[in-house]
Amino acid sequence: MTFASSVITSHADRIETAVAQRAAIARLTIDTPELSLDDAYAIQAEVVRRRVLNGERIIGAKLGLTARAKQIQMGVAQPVFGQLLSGGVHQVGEPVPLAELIHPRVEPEIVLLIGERLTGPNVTRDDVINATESVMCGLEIIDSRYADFSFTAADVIADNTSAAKVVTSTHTENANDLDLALIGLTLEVDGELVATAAGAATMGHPADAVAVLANWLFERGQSIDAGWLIYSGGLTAAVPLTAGSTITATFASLGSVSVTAH
Ligand code: OOG
Ligand code: MG
Repeated sequence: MTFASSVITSHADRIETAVAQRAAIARLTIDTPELSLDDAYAIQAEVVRRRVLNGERIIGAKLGLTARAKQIQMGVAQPVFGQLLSGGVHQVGEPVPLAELIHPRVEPEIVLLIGERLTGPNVTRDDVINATESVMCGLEIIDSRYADFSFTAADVIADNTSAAKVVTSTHTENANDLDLALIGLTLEVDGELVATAAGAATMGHPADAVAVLANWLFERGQSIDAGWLIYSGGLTAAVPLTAGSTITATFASLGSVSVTAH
């Protein structure tokens, strides 16, 4: 059973207000414990629909909570997906204004630029590789709209999976030239190593994660469109983004990407 549309609307209102006021709210499942994952995706769709009405464009999609390190950090073992919006694109080298965010964190991801539409069902790793125009490295800046960055799977889905900003490297590689599962990476904060991982951390292979996404979208009557940027899932636990510090992820073959904040 799905919720009445008035409940979807009022929950979307709460999330919209938290974003606009840069103020954390109580997670939705505190007063609506029965919120299902389908209800949560309906709230997410409403939040995204409003942003598109306000002039933003959907530029891609993201997987979340796919890596064990992320699942352990957040206490949620349910992979999820969200939408990337044009307002969240952040240029490499520009400091992130912390005043625009609540309590941002940063996580390294392998990013695929999709060149040909991917429609389920039964999308495979090879389909994803063949449809991929280029591969890059990126940092996702997540910013849960919930107090203490604490949520259930339904809460985080409704909150468009904490999506805030993305910083994508300008260096591109061809997906056919790389084994994406074996791309190693380091994550440093102010030059100090804080985590290491490999592409396989997201569902065994970043292209498998994107295939799962395409098949989930198909079940909802959607597809991955040509030109979409896909953030294939954070590969390490996320680290807080604080004023004055520099977070750098360095990937084998893909180069590095950094972010600072003020
Ligand atoms: C949810 C979003 C997780 C990822 O890549 O795992 C995510 C969160 O941790 O706030 O984007
Ligand atoms: Mg992420």
